[in-house]
Amino acid sequence: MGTKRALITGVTGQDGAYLSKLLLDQGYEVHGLLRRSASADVIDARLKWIGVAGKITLHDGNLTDLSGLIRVIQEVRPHEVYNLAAQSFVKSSWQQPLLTGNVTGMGAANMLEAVRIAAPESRFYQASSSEMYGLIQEPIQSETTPFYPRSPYAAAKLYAHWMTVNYRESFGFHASSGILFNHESPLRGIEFVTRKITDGVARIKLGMQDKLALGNLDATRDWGHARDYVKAMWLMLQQDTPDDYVVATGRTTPVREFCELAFAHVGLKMENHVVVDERYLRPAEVDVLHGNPAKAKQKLGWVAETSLEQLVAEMVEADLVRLKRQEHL
Ligand code: NAP
Ligand code: G4F
Repeated sequence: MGTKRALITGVTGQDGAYLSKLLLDQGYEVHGLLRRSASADVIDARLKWIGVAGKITLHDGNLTDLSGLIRVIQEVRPHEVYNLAAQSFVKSSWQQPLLTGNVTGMGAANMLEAVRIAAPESRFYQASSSEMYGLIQEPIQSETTPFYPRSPYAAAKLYAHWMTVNYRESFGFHASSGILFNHESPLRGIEFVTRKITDGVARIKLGMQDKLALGNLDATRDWGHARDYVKAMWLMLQQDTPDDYVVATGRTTPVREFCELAFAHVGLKMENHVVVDERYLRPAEVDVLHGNPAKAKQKLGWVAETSLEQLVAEMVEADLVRLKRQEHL
């Protein structure tokens, strides 16, 4: 086979940037779906940060627009399709449940249909989520743990997940679903708790603010690094047989402890700066997520390479640099 072509939806997001870099480094021709924005100056900020802007062919399109998706797939003729696009912020999904359903749920069905119509031989990756475990049914979650979604986002992801399984079983698609636990990086959106903390810590250290308002400090998450997790996505599509995999570190940590680590990294104490603000609490909470990545290790040879301490340090340092340079992301 000549050069492999990959199409990434959600290419401007955190994972889209890391996956683009991984695929370009491996010699792929990378194409990305770009949702139209009036703010053209910021759309490829993450791709610039990671050094791949200009090396990717961007195609106008939206996950809610099936005919546009078909056209893009006809044009690109991808060997691999990574469906990463979503309304991905859980808290917003209560404010915008129908949009979240349309984009995060139906959008995946649109992608599966576009592939079925225009490139049925493509290998397909669906960005499923540990959020689907919600009110956890087992203390440590694996591929066989029953789902119990706790947000409109999780319900939408569950629909997308089962549609991916169904297209595999109905049409013989090479379609795999990665049930990824939380993964973070300096490219994480500012509204997610880890980045909100590391940005806040950097601002406090630089004297730009004194307080950081957070919500539920007792929630615990299995946090890894996005750079490691996109490797698992790619590995899934290199297997002879498609399947579903949990991707996690196997370690879970409360928000409070993440916060302590971030403040300690710059020699500060969180209790002097963090205040709890009810506005950041959720109508229904996912109290704890803790993944078992044994299948990914055994079948893909994948393990998380970055420790939580390394992740926190990298994120705080990146935010310090960014704020000193007055860069925005
Ligand atoms: P992210 O940073 O929020 O990126 C989301 C991407 O989706 C952005 O490129 C966004 O484009 C795009 N998008 C949103 N609505 C769209 C639409 N209607 N049409 C086309 N594109 C649209 O998310 P991420 O953290 O990289 O996560 C990637 C995927 O993995 C998401 O599906 C997320 O739900 C899922 N996931 C993430 C995690 C995690 O911990 N990060 C864990 C499990 C699953 P704009 O740049 O234009 O907004
Ligand atoms: O960082 P979060 O907003 O991420 P959440 O809700 O776990 O979702 C992320 O991970 C999922 C995988 O499990 C993805 F599917 C999803 O797309 C997204 O990437 O919140 C993490 C926890 C929550 O329990 C939240 O209540 O942190 C708690 N939290 C406490 N204070 C806060 C805050 N979350 C945010 N965003 N902001 C706070 O001030």
